[in-house]
Amino acid sequence: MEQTFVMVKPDGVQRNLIGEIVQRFEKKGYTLKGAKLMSISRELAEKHYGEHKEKPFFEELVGFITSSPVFAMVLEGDKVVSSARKLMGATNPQEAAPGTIRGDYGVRISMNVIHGSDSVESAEREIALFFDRGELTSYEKQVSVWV
Ligand code: 3AN
Repeated sequence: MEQTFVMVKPDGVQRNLIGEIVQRFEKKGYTLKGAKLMSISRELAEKHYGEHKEKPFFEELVGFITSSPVFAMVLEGDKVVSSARKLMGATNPQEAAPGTIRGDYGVRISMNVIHGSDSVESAEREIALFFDRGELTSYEKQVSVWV
């Protein structure tokens, strides 16, 4: 079963959107395997956003993600990586469709409420960066037939 890494960014946490966002993934049918409210160190932020190191917005990105706590999650389900990205909507909230998380709550591209892994490989890397094995649960939902 596929897993993905999803994180409510500092703007989402500060705007009290954690519950709303977790609920969207739960209602869709995905299984929450691990979750925590945490502060991100500069070192972790630079590793997480390593692929953007040369981008002009890198400092802004790292500065923002380390500015205040985030809510990190591991979700599991069939094709959850691409499906979670669809629920999140386009990177730029101004282009994200209404009904998506960024379309409904995001205002600016640099503060776009939520992060989600963009591939199965990224998901594995990001889950390992943010969670120790012992922090992830292993259980089966009785209704797993739905996802
Ligand atoms: P996504 O998060 O949708 O995978 P990426 O990987 O292209 O998008 O970008 C990572 C993060 O960098 C985005 N979530 C967004 O917050 C930020 N970002 C992307 N493009 C810009 C930009 N032009 N200006 C400021 N921040 C940006």
